Amino acid sequence: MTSSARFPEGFVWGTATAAYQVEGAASAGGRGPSIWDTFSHTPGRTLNGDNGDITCAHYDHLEEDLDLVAGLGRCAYRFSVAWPRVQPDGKGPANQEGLDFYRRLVDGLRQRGVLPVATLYHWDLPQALEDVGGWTARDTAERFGEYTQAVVGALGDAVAMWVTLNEPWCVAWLGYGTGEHAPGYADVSKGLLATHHTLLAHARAAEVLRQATEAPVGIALNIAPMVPASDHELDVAAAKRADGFQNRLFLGPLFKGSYPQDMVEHYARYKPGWDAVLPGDLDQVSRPLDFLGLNYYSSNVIADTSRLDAARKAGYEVAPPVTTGANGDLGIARVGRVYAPHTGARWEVDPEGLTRLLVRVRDEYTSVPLYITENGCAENDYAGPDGAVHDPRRIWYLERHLVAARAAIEQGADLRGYFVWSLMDNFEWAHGFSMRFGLVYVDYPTAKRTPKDSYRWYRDVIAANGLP
Ligand code: IFM
Repeated sequence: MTSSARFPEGFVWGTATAAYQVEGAASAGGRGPSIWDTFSHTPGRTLNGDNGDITCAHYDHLEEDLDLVAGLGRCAYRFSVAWPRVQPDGKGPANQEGLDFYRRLVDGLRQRGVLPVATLYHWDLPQALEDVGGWTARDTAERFGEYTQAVVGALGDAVAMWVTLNEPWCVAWLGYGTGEHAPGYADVSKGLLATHHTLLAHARAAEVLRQATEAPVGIALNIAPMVPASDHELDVAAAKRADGFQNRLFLGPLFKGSYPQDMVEHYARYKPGWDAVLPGDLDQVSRPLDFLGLNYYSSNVIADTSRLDAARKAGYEVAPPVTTGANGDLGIARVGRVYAPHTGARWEVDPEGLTRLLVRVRDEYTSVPLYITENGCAENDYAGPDGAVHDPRRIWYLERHLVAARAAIEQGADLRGYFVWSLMDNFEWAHGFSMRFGLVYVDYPTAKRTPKDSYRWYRDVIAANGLP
């Protein structure tokens, strides 16, 4: 490795998890039901009917898991707080038992010399709020502000960085626009409302945090490069729509104080829709942030749905197009570059996409410090006869993305940190337990944790402040 794989002094190295994906203990400690409890217990919604009732049993293995985090060295740990543990009904007085769990978590991290990075919302909306409209209701943003108050009141002295929401695009569009995630609607109008209300919730939370703590406040977006499948004008236009839909729809309001004009026009026919945007809202949404978190896994190759035969002939892997919900409305299809490297879960590997993404965000949107708040891959890991888990493909994936991240720094991106998704294998939403992203292997029936080869590799990366 060359010296260019070393990172700047003070670079933050971390791992990440999310409450519903790892905690289990779904009805312990006064926790109320979330939309993911309802969704995953609805037949047909998740692979094999898998759910987060138990998952990694992190709630009951807290000390062991904190030791695993600390075993990586001087690092940060990004966890999420479950709103339904803190407010079982999504409003009203905080549930002390819920707050106590997270207090033990942040204290345990601090005692071990690990920086706690808290995400306030990683998709587990209290079901009681969904029952009155969920993210399609403006009031949910107000409730989120109150919830934030309770969390920062309990943890504010210990948390080093705050992420308001994780991937609001997934919340709004997978949850309400395509139906792949909880609560499971495939309704464009609902997706639009949820887009605006998640951004408003971010603004409310940021305001509350600013008054209560000096710790940096940001948001984590899943921005992905959209590459046209050909230079045909229809594919180029489709990639632009995909970029508007997943990227600019969130970057625009956050950093320019406006929704992108092409998306404003595209969605104008949906009611209710943009009328949810009230005077003054975007001024609040675009208040300066201290950092931007980017979750990067892959880039997307996009074709216009009228050109799928051409894409097939050009050698792309083409799945039947989705004609319903938000994807159908946009007339876009994601096609696969057959000969590109893929992860075990068939996600295309495109590290250079990460370099382009970081540079683009810096050039077009913001000069605030950037963090890669998630990056990782799902592989078909298993424990061998000796009990060890060898995952060379993950090491290869992570190494290539670190080289790409370093290249972005050389091109002027102010990248300050990198978090591997994930500390341990966990519940991968609609894919259930079929995808293993962890540096630590989890045997779900016994909850036994086994650090994979990549765990030791990452420990060495952290010690060397770059590729060893
Ligand atoms: O597991 C998810 C995480 O919850 C959000 N970002 C993407 C990860 C992998 O799909």
